[in-house]
Amino acid sequence: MEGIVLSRYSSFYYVQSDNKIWECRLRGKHRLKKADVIAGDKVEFTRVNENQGVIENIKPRVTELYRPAVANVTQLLIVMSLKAPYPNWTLLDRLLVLGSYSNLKSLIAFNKTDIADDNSVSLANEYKKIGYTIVFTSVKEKKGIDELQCFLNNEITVLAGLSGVGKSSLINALEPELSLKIGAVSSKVEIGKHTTRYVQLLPLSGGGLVADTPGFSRLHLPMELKREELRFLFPEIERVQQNCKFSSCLHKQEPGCRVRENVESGLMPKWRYDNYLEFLEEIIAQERKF
Ligand SMILES: Nc1nc2c(ncn2[C@@H]2O[C@H](COP(=O)(O)OP(=O)(O)OP(=O)(O)O)[C@@H](O)[C@H]2O)c(=O)[nH]1
Ligand SMILES: [Mg+2]
Ligand SMILES: [Zn+2]
Repeated sequence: MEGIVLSRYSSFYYVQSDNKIWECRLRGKHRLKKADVIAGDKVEFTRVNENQGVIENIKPRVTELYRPAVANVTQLLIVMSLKAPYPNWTLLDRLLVLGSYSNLKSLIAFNKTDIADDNSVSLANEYKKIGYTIVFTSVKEKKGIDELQCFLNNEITVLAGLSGVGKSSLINALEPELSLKIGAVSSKVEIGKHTTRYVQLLPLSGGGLVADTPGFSRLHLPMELKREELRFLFPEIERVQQNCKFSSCLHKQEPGCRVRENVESGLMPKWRYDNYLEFLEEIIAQERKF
């Protein structure tokens, strides 16, 4: 039989097949290791009884993310809260680079509009101008939830973002029967409490699956990403760079650089450019290690 791994608990894997969830173990001690199977994997299994089975094989992955670790997703939903905690723009840009590098559609939900200040909203809107799909949501005021729902139908979507931004809350708003655990945000430092502990794929009643994941604040760029590839992963750079004097322009200090001109004239947000430079230096430092 064939199915998709929704989650793992200890040495049990919960595999969905024919609208039923099977509790499976891995075949043999040596053929498959625990770490070989992650949420989202499509597997072949043999049934042992009405509810249990043994995983025999993993099918090749179409997409694979290392953080959050999940296979075969079609879409990345980045969740940032506009306040408590404030958006981490560098993490957002890292996730957008990762999504685009992994050939995933990316979608940004800016949550907690009920407590947002105008400045964060206007920064968030810059991402729309760049060309990203953004949705403003408030779980508290039930705003933007239907709009978000439309993007999730028939997709396999993974959520990513800081702890406490409201990832589990958004999934609960979409599918109230799931009743995922929600954590408070510590009021002094506005840091989430890492309520969600593992990656879990959840079936949506409108079709499709959504992966709730633990929050994180650090993300390294893909190891294989080369310095000359990064500029294609920033849409507002990619669109204009054919106007740079040199086709090899990395948009650092080269003369006749259209990208730098756009930053100076305010056409490209300064923080996006700063993040581009930061990522570029990181990649160059990484390349030197090999
Ligand atoms: N004001 C406001 N609070 C919200 C909103 N959405 C979620 N929260 C609150 O934010 C806190 C964190 O929510 P969670 O859903 O646990 O956040 P999470 O992203 O799943 O966090 P981790 O599982 O730790 O990664 C909870 O206290 C929620 O009630 C919102 O739209 N507005
Ligand atoms: Mg959570
Ligand atoms: Zn340039």
